Amino acid sequence: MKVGDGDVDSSRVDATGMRVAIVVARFNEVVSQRLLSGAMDALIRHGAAEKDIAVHWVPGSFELPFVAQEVAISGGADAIVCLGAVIRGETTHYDLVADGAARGVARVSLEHRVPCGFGVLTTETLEQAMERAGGKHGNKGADAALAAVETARLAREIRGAARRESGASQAPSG
Ligand code: INI
Repeated sequence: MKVGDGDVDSSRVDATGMRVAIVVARFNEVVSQRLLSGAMDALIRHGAAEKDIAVHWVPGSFELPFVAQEVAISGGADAIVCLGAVIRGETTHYDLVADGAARGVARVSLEHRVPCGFGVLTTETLEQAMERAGGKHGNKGADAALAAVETARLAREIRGAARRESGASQAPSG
C-alpha cells in the first residue's frame, strides 16, 4: 500500500538494522542540505539507527557515482542514497552533469549489486528544486532513501530464498 512517501511502498520499508550510506553533492547546497535532512528523517522514522547512517559530502553531482562506488566496494552499506541538485540555469553543463550522475549511479548499483536510491533533482530553476526538497512537491531525498531501503530488503529476500533453495537441493537424501 502506498502511504505518502512518493512512490515508495511504505509498508515494505523497514530500515531496522540497515547500514545506509548517503552521498550528497555540495553544489546547490541550500537544496542538497534539505534533501539530506529529508533522507535522514525518513530513515530514522523507518527504524534505521543514526550510527548506521554514514554521510559523505562530494563537490558536485558528477562526483556522486565515484564515491558511491567506493562505498559499494568497501562493503560498508546495505543501501546507498545519492543526493544532489542539478539546476539548468544558463549552462549546457547541466545535461552532462545530470546524465553523468544518473548513468554512473545506475552503473554502480548494477555492477556492485548494492541498491542506490537516486535523489538527484534536475530542474530548470532553484524554485522548482526547493519545491522538491521539502516544499509542495515533497522531499525527493526522503523518497530516494526509502526506495533504496525497500529495494535492499527485497534483494535480501530474493537472495535468502535462492540460498534456501540451493541448500535444499544439495541436502543429502535418506
Ligand atoms: N553540480 C551539481 O551538483 N549541480 C549543478 O547544477 C551543477 N552545474 O550546474 O554545473 C554541478 N556542476 C559541478 C559538477 O557536478 C562537478 O562537481 C564539476 O564539474 C567538477 O567535476
